[in-house]
Amino acid sequence: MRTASCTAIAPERETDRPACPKTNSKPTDPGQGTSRHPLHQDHLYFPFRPIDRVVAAWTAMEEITRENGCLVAVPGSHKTEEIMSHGYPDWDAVNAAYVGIQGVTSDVKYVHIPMGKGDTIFFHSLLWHGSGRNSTPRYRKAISCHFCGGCRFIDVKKTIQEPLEKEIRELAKIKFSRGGAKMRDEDLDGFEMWTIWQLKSRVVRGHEILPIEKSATKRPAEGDEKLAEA
Ligand SMILES: O=C(O)CCC(=O)C(=O)O
Ligand SMILES: [Fe+2]
Repeated sequence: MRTASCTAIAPERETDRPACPKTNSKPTDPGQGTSRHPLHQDHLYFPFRPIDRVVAAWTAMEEITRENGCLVAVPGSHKTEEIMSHGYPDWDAVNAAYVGIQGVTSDVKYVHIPMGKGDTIFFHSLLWHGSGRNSTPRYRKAISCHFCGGCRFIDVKKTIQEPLEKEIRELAKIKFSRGGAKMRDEDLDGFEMWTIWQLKSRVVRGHEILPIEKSATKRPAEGDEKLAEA
């Protein structure tokens, strides 16, 4: 895993919650192309709504060029206004949970985004973007943070995000299993995309409306206004 992640969410109007900043240190490529990040939409990973209240801030901590794997993006792609279906790319080697938009053809019109040290770009969480191979012998350093003003958590079950939640649970089972003590599904009760993000994000304005004690017993659903106001 190459990022230590953090995001902020605002679960109600007076609460603005940014995801904690994450360092996007892209390692040098071992030769299999695994330093590439397939075209994806960040919102696939986000169990909160509304989508159009979420913005990414991505800052280069050094000069970032095509050589060390700058960002690429498809201009205007966020206007599809929906989360696309994602899956693992058809590459020789992939990174766990680094999925890409399915059905993207090779003639997709993306642009490279070289950046100078300290440059920051802001982008919509539905924008199709990714990054290229780092063919230098050094890490490529950037930092990013997502911010959501006035969002609330949702349970992603029965949405296009459900397969990713399942994948994350499978990865957690492997990660947390110790020796002969294998984790079972029931050991992961309460380990859901929204509870993970509740822990990973911080309220920066307003107040917390879904305290952690509650999250273990109550699941929010889209349209669950009562919970959002609780
Ligand atoms: O760091 C990269 O190369 C890609 C990062 C990315 O997709 C993101 O921060 O949303
Ligand atoms: Fe991304």
